[in-house]
Amino acid sequence: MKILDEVSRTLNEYLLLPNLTTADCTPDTVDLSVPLVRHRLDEQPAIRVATPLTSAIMSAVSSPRLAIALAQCGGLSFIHQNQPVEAQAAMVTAVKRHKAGFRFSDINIKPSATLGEVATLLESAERDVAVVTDDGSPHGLFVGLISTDDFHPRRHDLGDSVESRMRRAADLVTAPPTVSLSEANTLIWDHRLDVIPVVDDEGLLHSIVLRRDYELHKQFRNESIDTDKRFRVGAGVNTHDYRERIPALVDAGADLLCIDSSDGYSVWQADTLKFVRHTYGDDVRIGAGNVVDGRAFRYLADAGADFVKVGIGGGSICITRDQKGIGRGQASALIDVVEARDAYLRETGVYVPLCCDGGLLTDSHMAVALALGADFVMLGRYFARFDESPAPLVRVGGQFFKEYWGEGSNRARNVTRYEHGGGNELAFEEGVDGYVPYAGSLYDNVDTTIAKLKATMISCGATNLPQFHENAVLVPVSQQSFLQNTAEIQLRDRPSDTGR
Ligand code: RVP
Repeated sequence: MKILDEVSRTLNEYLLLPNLTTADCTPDTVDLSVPLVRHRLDEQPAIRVATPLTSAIMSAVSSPRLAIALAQCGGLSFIHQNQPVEAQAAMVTAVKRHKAGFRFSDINIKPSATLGEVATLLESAERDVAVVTDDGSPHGLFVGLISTDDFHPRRHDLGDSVESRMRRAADLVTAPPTVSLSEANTLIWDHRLDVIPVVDDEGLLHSIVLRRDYELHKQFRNESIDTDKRFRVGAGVNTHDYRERIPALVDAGADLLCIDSSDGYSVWQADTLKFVRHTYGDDVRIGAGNVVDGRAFRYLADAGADFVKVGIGGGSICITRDQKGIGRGQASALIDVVEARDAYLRETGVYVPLCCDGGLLTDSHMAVALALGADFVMLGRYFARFDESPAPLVRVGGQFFKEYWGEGSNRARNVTRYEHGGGNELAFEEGVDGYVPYAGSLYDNVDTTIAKLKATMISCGATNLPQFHENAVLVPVSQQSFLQNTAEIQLRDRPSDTGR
């Protein structure tokens, strides 16, 4: 038995001291981009993103819709692995079908359908135009377009066919799959179109570009995209069915994999990493974890992990520390693992990025995690609160909440993440099932978080994350200042006596 001298500390227990802010430190010059995978310092990493935020490998969090929104904002989602291989691969495909600015056509109808059917389809999807293909599928033979301007419920018989009112393909402007987004936009403006179908040589529908998508795309200058301009997406895997799951995810186009386990310091993770290296060399990128100390980092880095995820028991819905007595304060874990990461770099010349996962409840926690040396953060609760998360929105006592449950809860029953040996049943829960306050759109919230992270870095005199790692000065807060801070927050939040 060995007892460490240190006290296990959380992110909440540190504050940053300002450094000199120089004239070149402005929001426009701060670069939040980070490598996601191992690389030599003199080489470009194979995957780099503009925003150091990733969404947790959880069924309540990372859906295709959230993955697309986060990729548009420059981050990356990891689609959860607590589902059959085919279902997870289909979610990855759903993201990869989206090219930045190009839209997978999801509102399609057959020419033989009725005007009543298309009216219902458009209303339920809150869209103005449907694409007509011979079989009503997203990649069928392109036959025409039908919009809410092409018929009127009182003027036309809703029993008539779509074919009777649609605008026919021969009369429409289309573009070939080689079209660039700016060429498509020129066509949209030259021909005063709202939508341009992208159609291949055989007349099959490829995708569409909507006028408003192009405008939206212009707002997203930092999208996470691959060399084909498709959105990047990650996927969780486990150490049980990886021989089937990994090939399916690779075929579906997943950009980055991550072994999803509450405790990553195991031979099973090394075996999974070995399988990837043996089968794909460096073509497939995979992170491992979770770990809380330098020994475990070193084990996974030596086994070939592309990044290592740090954090056990800190998740907002996690009760592992209560149930098993295992875990470590997130700040202490990071400090230890960062030291091992830097030693590994000095020894091998290879930089292995670190992901800080779990318990990041505020933007300031993210700032402290990055200052302590994390390259990027993984967030569950944060993303679960947004419109784009797959969790149901509920109203309780006049307030809106999103449901949020842990992968170790009975609701998720993620046995491959929380295996306790032997069975395929959860022997006991390690997560809870609850609610988080609904917070609106991902786009607005991520914008605010980015603005705050940049503001922190500016105060600390850093214009990029390596500088922030190097120069950040942190100080532990005393119990006394902790109590004072809590009291101030309570005072601030108390409703005014005068009702103003
Ligand atoms: P948080 O952002 O604090 O909600 O934490 C999310 C993280 O919590 C996940 O990325 C995962 O590591 C961990 N988790 C997920 N489920 C559970 C559980 O049921 N205990 N924990």
